[in-house]
Amino acid sequence: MAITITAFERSPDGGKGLARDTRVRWALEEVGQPYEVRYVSFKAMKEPAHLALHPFGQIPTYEDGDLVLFESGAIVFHIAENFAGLFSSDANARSRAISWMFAAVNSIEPSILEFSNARLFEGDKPWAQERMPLVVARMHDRLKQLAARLGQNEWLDGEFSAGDLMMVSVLLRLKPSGVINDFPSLAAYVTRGEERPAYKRAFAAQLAVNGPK
Ligand code: GTB
Repeated sequence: MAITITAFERSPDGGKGLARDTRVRWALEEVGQPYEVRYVSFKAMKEPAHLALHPFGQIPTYEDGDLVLFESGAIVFHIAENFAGLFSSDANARSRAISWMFAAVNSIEPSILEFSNARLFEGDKPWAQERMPLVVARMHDRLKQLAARLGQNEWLDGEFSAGDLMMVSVLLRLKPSGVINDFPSLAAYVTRGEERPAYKRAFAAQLAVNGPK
């Protein structure tokens, strides 16, 4: 049976590739594993059949035989563990890549999500203007630290790894607002990720479903 993932029936981003199925598609493309996609409506996500796969009623999920996974980071980790291409064969390098995967979802993504939510959903709140500088400052601090560590390197730790795949995926969320351009080295890092053939295939696959018809 083929690997099956779930994705939005139609992503609210209209094909920008920002929903989290894109990072899973990207990982599968990097390791050359074919996969199928089951498209799920917002309504179906909250129904028992999907909740049996994902306790929070979200996408993406990953099914392979008896195995069902949720959480994009865990799914990418599983793919990297089981198929060659995203983890080094050197044990220490692999562990460092895992650190970067956790850093992406645990140290970088939260401040970006907070910013996106403030920008897109909270602008009309009476406290929005007062809070925004705090939200931006928290995100900028983290991004500055990340840029300092990346320096002029191509990837975060030598060869491209699952750590870079997760980090670039998280940073892509900063493109629509233009914030990524405040950090030229991170913008260039994201572009390097987007230029990978595997990313291009993943992006095109989601665009075919979510883009303008
Ligand atoms: N921590 C989980 C993971 O990494 O897998 C988070 C999963 C998640 O947030 N899934 C979202 C979802 O299913 C889709 S990706 N939402 C529906 C719901 O909760 O009911 C988040 C997302 C959605 C839309 C855009 N966009 O349009 O730009 C970007 C990202």
